[in-house]
Amino acid sequence: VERTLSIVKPDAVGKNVIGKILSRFEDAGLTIVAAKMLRLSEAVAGGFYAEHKERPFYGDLCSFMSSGPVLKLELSGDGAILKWRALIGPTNSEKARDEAPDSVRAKFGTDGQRNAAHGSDAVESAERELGLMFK
Ligand code: 3AN
Repeated sequence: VERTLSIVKPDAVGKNVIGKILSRFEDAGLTIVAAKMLRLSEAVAGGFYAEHKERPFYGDLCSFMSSGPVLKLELSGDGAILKWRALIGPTNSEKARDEAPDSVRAKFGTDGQRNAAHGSDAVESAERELGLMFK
């Protein structure tokens, strides 16, 4: 059984679609084993996205992620990491609407940054991110 981190991002919390997103993992057979709603500080958001430090969108990304409350969740289940990645869809919500119209980002995201949900992309990143978010 695998575990992964999911974050319902500030844009999706603001659109009042937390429940719709949570039902996606329940329908996929993933179990919520931990959950917390809070506003991330810009410093925590910056550490979380440290791999993108040199990217031009890093500053905006950290401001966005700390702009309002998020819901962070630990999910568990068979193949939880890839299952959740497939459900959220491509990073850019506009591209998601073309390529995966049923995905969470297609339905609830806005653009390349405000894309409704996070999902860890590999076992190592899941462990690192769960450690940061649920220590
Ligand atoms: P993913 O979240 O799909 O793994 P990453 O790790 O490449 O994508 O990017 C992390 C976050 O950075 C994305 N979820 C998105 O909010 C933001 N982001 C990625 N690429 C861009 C971009 N070109 N412009 C603005 N924000 C971006």
